[in-house]
Formats: sequence, structure tokens, C-alpha cells
Amino acid sequence: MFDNLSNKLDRAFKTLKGQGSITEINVATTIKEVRRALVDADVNYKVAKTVTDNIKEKALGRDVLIAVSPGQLMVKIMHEELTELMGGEKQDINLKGDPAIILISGLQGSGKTTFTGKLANYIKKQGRSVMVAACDVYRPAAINQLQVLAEQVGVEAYTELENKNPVQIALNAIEHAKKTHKKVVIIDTAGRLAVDEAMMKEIAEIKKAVNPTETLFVVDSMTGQDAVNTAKTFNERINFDGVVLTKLDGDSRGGAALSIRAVVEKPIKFISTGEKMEALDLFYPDRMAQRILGMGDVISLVERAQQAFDEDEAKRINKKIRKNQFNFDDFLTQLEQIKKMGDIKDLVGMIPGVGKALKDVEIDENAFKPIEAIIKSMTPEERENPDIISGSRRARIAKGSGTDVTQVNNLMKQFNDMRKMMRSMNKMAGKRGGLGNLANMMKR
Ligand SMILES: Nc1nc2c(ncn2[C@@H]2O[C@H](COP(=O)(O)OP(=O)(O)O)[C@@H](O)[C@H]2O)c(=O)[nH]1
Ligand SMILES: [Mg+2]
Repeated sequence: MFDNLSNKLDRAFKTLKGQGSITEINVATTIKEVRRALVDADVNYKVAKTVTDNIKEKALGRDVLIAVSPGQLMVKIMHEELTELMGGEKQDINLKGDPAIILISGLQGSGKTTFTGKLANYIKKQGRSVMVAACDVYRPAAINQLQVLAEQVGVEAYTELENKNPVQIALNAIEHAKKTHKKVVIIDTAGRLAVDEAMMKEIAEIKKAVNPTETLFVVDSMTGQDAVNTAKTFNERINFDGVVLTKLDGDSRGGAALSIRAVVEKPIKFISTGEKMEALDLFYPDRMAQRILGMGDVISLVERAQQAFDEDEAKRINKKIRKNQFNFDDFLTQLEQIKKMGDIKDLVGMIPGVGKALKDVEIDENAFKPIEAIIKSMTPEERENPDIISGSRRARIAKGSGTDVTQVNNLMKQFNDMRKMMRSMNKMAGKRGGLGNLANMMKR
């Protein structure tokens, strides 16, 4: 998602790269390109204009620090503006009430029933008892679909096959939830292919009858500008509390995410990125802005790295690197830590600047296996002191690890290159840790 927009913004900022200062003229060119990129990504024209006007004002008012280039400063300002545009702070769902009642609204096919299942799963994982209610009475298949999803995530689905009155079913469902001590009830409703009066009347009636804790509007992000218009109509009629953006895994141009908040002034609360029940995320405006700008999901990267990395271990390794004592034991420890950090491709994609370069490169996680086998076939002495690994030792190691001499030679060469690099970095008094080195190795 957003690849297209990221690329265009990247190009727009290039204009400013290499320039010594921010001036009226170079900002004007960049701003024009940024505005066009936003409009091309389905961002509402008025919204794009407001955003770019704000950026321009901020950019011209700010002194360029010696440490950052005008291009970097523009990205920073743009990041602030996009975050603000998408609502600033993350907004959680309100689950107060006994039970809390969540009403789901939106057009047919937007992903309401799928989201109902996902939200039930999400709430259940927080340890709350939850129930879903099927109030789409027009298509028998819709009831069945919700039953299947509910079963999949292990929650109860309330259905009434004979009853054709969605308001009544919703009220009965809430009664049932109270009797069975559920803390949350999620009400799935029927949609139409386009906004029509009968649907609006029905959802408004359900809302009035059940007095929900939270009314969510589900919208397909692939529908571009239409998504914004539909959101506006629904909001005028039922005054919803939050938006759920679905299908962000598709080739959505992302404009909906950028303009809905600004147009209806209601927060986006969740994003849905696939058909699986786990494919649901809270919406973080700042992280989304980072993704759009191709800065990489730095925050997530740092969080995951912090979880996996043992700080004392990292300090120990850095010390060894500085003393030119980095050996195969340390190498192995680093590999273990990287593996702990989870899916490697995911992770590498989050590193700013690396994500794009490596986007199309296949990173084979199994590639680590022979490396580990080779290192584990070395004697402690060899690992500690890699320079003693002669030709005959290499043959023995190859045999012991089930690899061949070429693979051992390759690893030795990479390892030696890495040590050389560390040495020259030490000379430059660089203090970069081992992760950067490994990232470099993977690029080859
Ligand atoms: N790729 C993708 N498909 C989705 C997502 N959410 C829903 N769908 C699919 O979109 C279709 C319509 O979803 P459904 O929940 O039945 O929509 P409803 O009519 O609003 O209840 C189904 O085929 C879903 O599997 C999503 O986030 N990503
Ligand atoms: Mg449905």
C-alpha cells in the first residue's frame, strides 16, 4: 500500500536534496509536486491544498539546522502534517458499559462481517467475554458467514433465522448477552451496494433502539474518493464514533486514510489488512505517516529490537568490535538475536532507506542454517581465533556441518571482510553496532 505515493513524494523531495537552504523558489516547486502526488493518491483536493499550504508556511518559517539538509527538514515537516491530518493521537475503542454495545455500519462488501469477527477476536484476546449478533436479515448467507467466523475465533454468535426485524434481533441479542454475562456485544448489520434511504433508516433505527457505546463505520479503502463521500453521508445520518479502514493490503492508493479524518472529523480506529482474523491493527497516525513517507516503521523496529536485544550483550559485542576481537562466537550470538527479532524480511523492510532497496530482493531465512551449522562445527579454539582455520581445518568443518568447502570458504571470506570493515570503522571512530554490519552482509 501507498508505494506509489511514497515514490512520488520521494521524488518531490529530491528537488530539495543537495540544496543548501530552503527558499521560496525551491519550496514552491516541491510543494506543487507534493500536492499533485496527494491528489493522485485520491486525497481530497481541498485537504491536499490545506496540507501543502501548512507545509509551505512551516518550511519557510524554519531555519535549516546545520545537521539536516533542506530535504530532510521537509520530510520532517511533512511527517508532522500528515500525522496531524490523520488525527494526531491513536484513538482506542470505548468498551465501557455492561455490556458495551458496538454497532457496525457501512456499505455491502466493505468488510463489516469480516471486521466483526476480527474485533471479537481482538476483544477476546484482551480477556473480555464477547458475543456477536447477526442483524443482516436480507441474505441467509450473511448469517452463516458470521457464524463461521465466530466459531473460528471461539465466540458465541447470536442469530434468529426466522426473525426479519433487525431492530428486534439486536435488542434480543443484548438481552441474551446480559443473561449470559457478556461484557461486549458486537452488532453486525446489513449494507447496500450504494447509499440508499431504506438502509440509512434501518441503521438509524437500530442505533436509536440499542444506544450503542460505540458506532463504527467500516469503509473499503480501495474505493478512493467514494469512501470519503460515503463516510460523510453516514456520519450526517448516524453520527458514528470512529472509522475502520479495510483492504489496506490491496493496491489501495491510500487517499481515503488521508482525507476521511479531515472531512468527517472522526478518528480512524482500526485498519484491516487481509482476510485472516488476525489481520487487524489499531491505527497509529504517526506510524502511518512514516510509512507513507517511506521512512520505514522506525518505532516498530525499535520496539522489536528492544524486545529481542540483550543490552549487556550488545555492549559486550561493541567492546569486542572496538578492540578488533570480534570472533565466530560473537557472530553466532548476533545471528541468534536477529532471528529472535522475527521475520527477517519484515524487519529489514522497516530499516529506513533499506526498505526500498531491498523490497524486491528475496531474503532467505534458511540461508542462516548452513552458516550456523558451519560455526557450530568449529572447535571453541577456532571460533575464538578464526585466523587459525587452515585449509585442512576447513575441510573438516565442511564435513562436520554437512556443507562443502566452498560454503565454508565463502563464510570465512564474508567474516574476514566484515572484520576488515569493522577495523576501518574503528579507525573512523565509528561506533556503529553489529546490526548494521549484518544488514550490510545480507545485502550482498
Ligand atoms: N483483502 C482483504 N479482503 C477483505 C478485507 N476485509 C474483508 N475482505 C473481504 O471482502 C469481502 C466482503 O467482506 P464482508 O465482511 O462480507 O463485507 P460486508 O458485506 O460489509 O459484511 C469478503 O470477501 C472478505 O473476505 C481486508 O482487509 N482485506
Ligand atoms: Mg456482511
